[in-house]
Amino acid sequence: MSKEVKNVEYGLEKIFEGAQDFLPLMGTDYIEFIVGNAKQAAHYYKTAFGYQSLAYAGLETGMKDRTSYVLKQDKIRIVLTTPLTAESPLNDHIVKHGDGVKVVALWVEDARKSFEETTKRGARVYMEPTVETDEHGEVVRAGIYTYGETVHMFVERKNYNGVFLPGFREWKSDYNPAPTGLKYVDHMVGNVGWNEMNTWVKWYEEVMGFVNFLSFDDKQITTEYSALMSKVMSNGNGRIKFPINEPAEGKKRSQIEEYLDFYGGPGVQHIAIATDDIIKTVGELRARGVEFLSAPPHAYYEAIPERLGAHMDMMKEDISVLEDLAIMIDADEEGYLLQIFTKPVEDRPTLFYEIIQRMGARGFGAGNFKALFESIEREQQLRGTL
Ligand code: TYF
Ligand code: FE
Repeated sequence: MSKEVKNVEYGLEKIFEGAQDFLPLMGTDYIEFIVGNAKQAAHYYKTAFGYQSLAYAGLETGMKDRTSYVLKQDKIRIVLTTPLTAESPLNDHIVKHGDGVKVVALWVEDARKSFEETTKRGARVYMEPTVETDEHGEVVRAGIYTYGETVHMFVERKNYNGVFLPGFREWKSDYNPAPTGLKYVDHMVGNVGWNEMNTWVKWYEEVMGFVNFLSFDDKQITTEYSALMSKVMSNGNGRIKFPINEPAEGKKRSQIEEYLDFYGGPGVQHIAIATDDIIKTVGELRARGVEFLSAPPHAYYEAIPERLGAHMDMMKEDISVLEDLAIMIDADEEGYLLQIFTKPVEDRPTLFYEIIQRMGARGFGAGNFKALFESIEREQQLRGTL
């Protein structure tokens, strides 16, 4: 019997038992990157990934020390920020980490309460609750530190109808490449240091009220050369999912160690973005110059019918098309998923993207880990960092 499986998007109801209700989260509000040249980064994200111009802040809007470009595609908002002067502390972030994610902002009903609930449970303060206003209303934001120098900002925008935040003006551009089908942030992964994973798992449980709903140990996540461990943290409604990785001992340097060395410590490793037509999205991204990891060997694709078993008859996609595009497939009890990983999107081997299409499955592609890590190791080999 074939059961109809559909792409899943979670509602606001509680789906993960054990998660606490003191910090209701409605979704990812924005992701802010600190970069060396925001103008060029914005061009890359528009051209290659199909983001649309949304908002701008810089010298023209009275901002003296930095410029930020805000881009949007469906529910995803990214902010690209660069310092304008040598005195700006943003420079230190770039010197230390290269281009990378500074802020993972979470959309909340009440930013003050989010700040109080998390700081009283031990969160380190990044920004006290702050009200910003303009002719479109007010936004309240507050921030706490998570791993490394990464920050969670709570954003309350229920009394705001401007284009992004006060201080930004609408950015109308004559250059508008078409979207590529990216829909929302599915999960964001953090790499932390040796033996630090459980500390951060506990932090997300205690400070944020999250639950650990999946774990992968170094026996599952291992290749001939390297290993890592990973635990997936989720808020109660499943809209926010943060896997946390730590390196494990292997014969050679694992990708997590490589990341920690080049990022200069813990940080965001990958951002997984959902699409509901991965074949179309990946075809489009490839045509626009996005570089993906190499495909697993042909034997991986030959083994798919056996590996997917009963899920095979739900699969709508043609395996040879997936192989041509290097897309991987995995299944769990609830359905299957399709996923692919880009190469790092900056010169340091740090942040990369995952494109994911969930056809009922809630997992993270554990059946693909070995093939994926072998592809990553082929890249490490070329860099001489394995
Ligand atoms: O988010 C995940 O868990 C999957 C698999 O270094 C993964 O996308 C896990 C660790 C890693 C790269 C990908
Ligand atoms: Fe992932």
